[in-house]
Amino acid sequence: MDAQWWKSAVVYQVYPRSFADSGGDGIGDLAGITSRLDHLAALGVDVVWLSPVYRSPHADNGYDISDYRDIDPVFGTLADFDHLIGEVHARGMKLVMDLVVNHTSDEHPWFAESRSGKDNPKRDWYVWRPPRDGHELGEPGAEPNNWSSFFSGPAWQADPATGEYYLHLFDRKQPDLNWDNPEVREAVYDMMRWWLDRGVDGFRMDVINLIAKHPDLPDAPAEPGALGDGFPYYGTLPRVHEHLREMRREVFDGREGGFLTVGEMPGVTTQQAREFTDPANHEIDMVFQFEHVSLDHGPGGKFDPVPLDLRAFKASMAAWQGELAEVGWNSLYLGNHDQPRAVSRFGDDDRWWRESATALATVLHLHRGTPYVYQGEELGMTNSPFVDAEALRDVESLNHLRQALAAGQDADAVWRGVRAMGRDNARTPVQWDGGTNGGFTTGTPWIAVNPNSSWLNAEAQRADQASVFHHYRRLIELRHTLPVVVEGTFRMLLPEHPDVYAYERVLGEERLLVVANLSGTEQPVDLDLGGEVLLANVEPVGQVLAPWQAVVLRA
Ligand code: ISL
Repeated sequence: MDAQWWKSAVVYQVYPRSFADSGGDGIGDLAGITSRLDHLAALGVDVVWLSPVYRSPHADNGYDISDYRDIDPVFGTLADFDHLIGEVHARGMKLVMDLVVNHTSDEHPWFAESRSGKDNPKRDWYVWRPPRDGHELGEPGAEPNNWSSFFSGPAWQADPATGEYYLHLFDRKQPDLNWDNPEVREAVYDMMRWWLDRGVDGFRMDVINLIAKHPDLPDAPAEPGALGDGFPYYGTLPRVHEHLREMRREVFDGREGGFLTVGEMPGVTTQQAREFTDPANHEIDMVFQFEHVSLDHGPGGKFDPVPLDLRAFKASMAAWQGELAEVGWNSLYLGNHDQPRAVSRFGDDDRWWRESATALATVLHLHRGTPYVYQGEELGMTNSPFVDAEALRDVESLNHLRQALAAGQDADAVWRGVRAMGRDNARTPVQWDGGTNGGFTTGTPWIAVNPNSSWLNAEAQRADQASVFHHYRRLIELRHTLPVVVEGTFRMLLPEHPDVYAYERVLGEERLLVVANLSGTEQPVDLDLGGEVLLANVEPVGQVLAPWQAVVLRA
């Protein structure tokens, strides 16, 4: 198999909890996924990426793992997993697992041992530090440094049993592993080999650029008594490259088969991404970067959204296309289980719902890189009309609500931020049909199904050639059939246009032109749109683009 087979592949992300429930307990499961594989085959995707299905107390929906070598009972059994992987392979697709090894659950036996005593052999598997000099454990400000956690509050948890703190960049139920310890690394590699032996085809590596920490764990710049952003001391330190090279050697070298490795890397720069994905460096195939999904974050962060400036978005995308053109490879995404729904965030999920969902997809998919489709995105699923905090489930949103309100922030503004940006928007169940609970479960869903499932669902769209689903199917087909989509050069056109997204792809004699109006008003364009139309979400194609019209031309 071509070592870089993933260049022409499209990946589909499954968030198992919300995909399909076979058992009636209201939570999606492996048998549910297996029962819906024909939907993915019809879409034409090449790879299924499964968000975590390992044993977990589910403080962060499975991103807190208590046993890396078992399936959580809410999702099924190892036998169900083996059956799923067989069915995926039988349809010519591959299966990639989520690898969450920056941290474990605090209920993992490794952590139970580590916290049991300072002399325990696994003490050093995690990051333990005494209270700050002159402070008592648990006192305000006694944390070993001032880093904030991604999920609000300090990144340290006091543990009275041994009188020390442990580091948790995410929730306190997600203690960080100590990657300086070679035993930790070997335990991770051994576990990865175990899954590859079971037939999995690669890994999506959760926050993998955060695994190396500065040995001194210094305070971040901040006002006295305030929390600071420790990112400079744990984000993309040089040792991450060493660890990834070692992992590649220990886990993948000498193995037969075509694998995919993608590193999720908050805060990564174009130059760093190029180094991680340069095949000569033997690290990983591609990274998930965050620049383009951070441009609508306001001064208060992700829960303080501001309108997106399309020019800035295009400049960011063009920079990534340019920097990873000769060396390295991009992954392409607009949504995942941590982001609001793309059509609600970047499109118009009301008047121009179908047009904007398909326009955004067209723009994204025909860049150079490997596109990722997040479950339900191929149906144009929208943000959910949550009415209050009772309707939410996500630890990040709930922690933020609690802390922001305790800090005296305006309650309406805080709620608006969570409504628009909260991760639960992407986690409502997949809408399979117009029946009860959108066909997701016969029981009570763990989070409410979006009421628009009555008309927005897979069954309706499979029967409608003009649907969002069929548009995604055609985009995927274009990638599979036109080498210019995979290998062609990229050039952004009209970079200063505030509403139109246009670019060309060239390979030899073949030239593709992709032009989309990302606004609700007609737009005349100063480009020749006279070529052969390969795909359009709105007909007819003329020199004036209709609202949210997107066209792909052979020029
Ligand atoms: O969504 C975020 C919070 O604003 C991101 O910072 C997110 O936490 C970050 O992208 C890391 O995400 C990954 O690791 C987390 C997990 O909660 C996310 O679901 C996962 O994708 C911790 O394992």
